[in-house]
Amino acid sequence: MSELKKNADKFLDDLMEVYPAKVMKNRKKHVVVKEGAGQEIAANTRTVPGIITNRGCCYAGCKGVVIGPIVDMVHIVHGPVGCAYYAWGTRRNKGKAREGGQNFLNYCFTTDMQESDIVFGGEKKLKKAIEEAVELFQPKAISISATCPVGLIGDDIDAVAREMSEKTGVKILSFNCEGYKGVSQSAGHHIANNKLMKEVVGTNDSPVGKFSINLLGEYNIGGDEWEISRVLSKIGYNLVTTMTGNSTIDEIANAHKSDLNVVQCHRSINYIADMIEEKYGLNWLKGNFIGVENFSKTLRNIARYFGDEGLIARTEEVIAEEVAEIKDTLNSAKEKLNGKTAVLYVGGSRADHYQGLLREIGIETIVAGYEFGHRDDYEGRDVIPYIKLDADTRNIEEITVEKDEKNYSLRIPADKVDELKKEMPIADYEGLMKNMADGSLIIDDLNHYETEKIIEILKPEFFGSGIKDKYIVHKMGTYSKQMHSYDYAGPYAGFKGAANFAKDVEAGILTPAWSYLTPPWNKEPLLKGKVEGV
Ligand code: CFM
Ligand code: HCA
Repeated sequence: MSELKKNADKFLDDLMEVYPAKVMKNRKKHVVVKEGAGQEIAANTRTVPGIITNRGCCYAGCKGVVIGPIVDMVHIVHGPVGCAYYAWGTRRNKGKAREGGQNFLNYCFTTDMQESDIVFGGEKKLKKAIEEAVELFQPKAISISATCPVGLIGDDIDAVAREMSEKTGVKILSFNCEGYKGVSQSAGHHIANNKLMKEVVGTNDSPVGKFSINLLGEYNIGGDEWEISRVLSKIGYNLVTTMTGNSTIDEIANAHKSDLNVVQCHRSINYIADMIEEKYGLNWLKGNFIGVENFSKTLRNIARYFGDEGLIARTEEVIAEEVAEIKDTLNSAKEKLNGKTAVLYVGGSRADHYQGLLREIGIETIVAGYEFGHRDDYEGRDVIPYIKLDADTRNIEEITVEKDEKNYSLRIPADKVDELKKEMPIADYEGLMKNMADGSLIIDDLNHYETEKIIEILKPEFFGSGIKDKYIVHKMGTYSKQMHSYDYAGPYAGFKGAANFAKDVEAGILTPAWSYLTPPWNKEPLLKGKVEGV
């Protein structure tokens, strides 16, 4: 780490030396060497054409991530079978049917668009697919997700959804999430959030129990949500819905009745968190379910939010009980892994979420970055608590309530915001940079060339990323773990998940397999050169 700190400028020069001037200028804005606070980074911009990025598309963010995990909907992909398979077969969002309910997660539904559909239009085929799905499965609801060609030929999936919904009586949600929209998966999250908010949340007014919460931005990859909800119900919470891991359409529809939203992945669900806050007055609290310290802190914050003495005491009991079970596993991993280093390059939240857990097993993250995080995911964001109009019971003075013709608005004096946050433990969203050590490197939209360079120069023992670079990294003799799918493992969230992660990473790093591999730069001279005139 200190080496990197001392030689940061040299390292960056080496990293970028092959780039033409224009590309270098662009990429430099996406790289920050951490130093103190208040640094800025360029993010959520278009990838330089020609560079091999790990990013996915709008459709992946909408269908693959946010909509796909809802268990009792038939998710029809209107497009080529490859797109359908990509956002299904590679996703490890697990789910179970509720009693008497359905679960379609094991099915991959698609219209399998062909050339003739592109030429003559695909709406008829889509209607037929919906008819078949209703006939065969009688689902509670159906989603239609558009892929690139649908937008290009102009199929009106909204009209098809309306028509077929009237005809079949089944709720049908259409998502215009053509892959090419925006610069990454991120646009797809937003499209999914808007529709869920407009058409689903608020449509089920079933009563919910005491201490009710929603988990937002948790997708039950490898069973994470099951481990988190196990602990939450042990403490005494009533989980109304998760968005959207292992969720049903009716549960999501009931979300507005909860007392609090706890947000795990801010990037993918902040829109719903904000919209529910505005529309229904539910505060949201940023949590982190990964790692013992982070998870414990999140549980304590939730209990403080409710302010119930019994809940606060029970939280401590459960934490003590759960930690006792796993601490030996973590300590033993730490003994063996202490001093090792990691590079984390994942989507829009996990590069932050996993740093605490890695530290708990002795591994320091020296480089981290997001594929498509926005600036707030790096730099943090002030979360101003929403104050219900009965806020006076919370001991805050000088809140002025103003009324124009139709609306009330609340003005909180700047110097009261901190006090307010203390009263209502609404954790600010701190972002990735804050918890990283000075001298560490933050890189946005890391590409394959930079990945190889980083491994060659910094030689980390752990590279946490995805399928697109995993095997390149392995061939370089470095352990790489897929932090999207967890390879074939998990859960990694919560207490038991932390122990699973510790065991897997210990085995992955310490396997003698790496010693049988010679990295390319030790084997053969690498061709080096500059591209002129670009
Ligand atoms: Fe949120 Fe996710 Fe992620 Fe994400 Fe993703 Fe994902 Fe990810 Mo892959 S919603 S930002 S768009 S935590 S699919 S479950 S693993 S890139 S870090
Ligand atoms: C996506 C989905 C993805 C891909 C993972 C990977 C996932 O956004 O396209 O590149 O390994 O988690 O499944 O992020």
